[in-house]
Amino acid sequence: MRKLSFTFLCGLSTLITSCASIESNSVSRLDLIKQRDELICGVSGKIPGFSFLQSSGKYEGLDVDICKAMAAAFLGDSNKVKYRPLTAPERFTALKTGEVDLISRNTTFNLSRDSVGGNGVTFGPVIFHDGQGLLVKEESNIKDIKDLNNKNICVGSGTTTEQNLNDYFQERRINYTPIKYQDLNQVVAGYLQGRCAAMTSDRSQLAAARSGFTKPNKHYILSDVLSKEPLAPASLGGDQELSDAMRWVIYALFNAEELGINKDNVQNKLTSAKADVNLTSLRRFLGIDGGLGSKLGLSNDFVVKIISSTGNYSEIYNRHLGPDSNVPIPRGLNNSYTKGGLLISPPLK
Ligand SMILES: N[C@@H](CCC(=O)N[C@@H](CS)C(=O)NCC(=O)O)C(=O)O
Repeated sequence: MRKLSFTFLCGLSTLITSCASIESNSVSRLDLIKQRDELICGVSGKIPGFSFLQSSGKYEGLDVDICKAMAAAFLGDSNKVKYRPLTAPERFTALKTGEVDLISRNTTFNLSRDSVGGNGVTFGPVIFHDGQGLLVKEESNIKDIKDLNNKNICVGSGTTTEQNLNDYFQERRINYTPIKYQDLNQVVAGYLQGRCAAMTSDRSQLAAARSGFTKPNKHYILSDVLSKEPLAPASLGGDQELSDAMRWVIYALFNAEELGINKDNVQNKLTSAKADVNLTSLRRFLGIDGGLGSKLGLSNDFVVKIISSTGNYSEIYNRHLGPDSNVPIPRGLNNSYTKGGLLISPPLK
């Protein structure tokens, strides 16, 4: 554990009464996670494909695998995770009170959240580029956003969804009444019971929710995309050690995909890299040379631990959102930059 130290910023005129204290070198939550030997990860738990509590009692999904990758890197074991289901309004408070170490919960990265004057959290890299959409019933004959004039729209409270809905409709001078709920299940129930002409959320959540309907084909997502919703994991602001580690775990998942290193071949790659000193960048990435892990407070072979347990980003994506999954979503923007998508890792050097 490192010592706490504080820097005081004091204006001359306010010397005694209002010194702003900035914690410059606090104990990292990463140390606490290691001492506890368990990562407490805040998830939704209600979104198939992202984080969903199965009847087996296990959580599954892309967001869940991000928690697993963190546990593999931080603790050497992807099973050492306690999942804490959180509603949208609860999530930032849970980080602030220390109830969870991280949130990996379909959370949009934006300025108000990622700033000291806002929610005071620090986001990791975007793990799913999403956008807000509207789901309507086929029988409603609603084809266009203008058909929603003077209608009720079901929306989750404490979300970016609520604000975007207001911005988008107000800018287009379309009237609507928001019917607000605490979580996705309630939004879905309101919509299916006919309280609203449409439900709105991230398009991934709409697809996930629709996959659980009795007749999914009787509902469709309008073509309008109301916003950018870059979804990313987050930790409490001001803890650089934890946020660095979180960031580079995600980049390792992207980078492994870029290099074609996956769960099946990572051990062979490691064997070849150990045997050949000329494979310099591979040796660095897999932790043989360069000491990259120790710069993050992790073991130098943290990448091998991650990829051996969760696989690379594309393996995670395909498991939960690929064409053979229950919630197939084309990769689109969520492809690696090597395939025309937006996912790119800075160099692990
Ligand atoms: N990405 C948006 C919306 C995410 C969100 O949490 N949406 C609501 C749905 S309306 C929700 O709670 N979904 C999952 C759940 O119910 O657990 C944000 O970060 O605010």
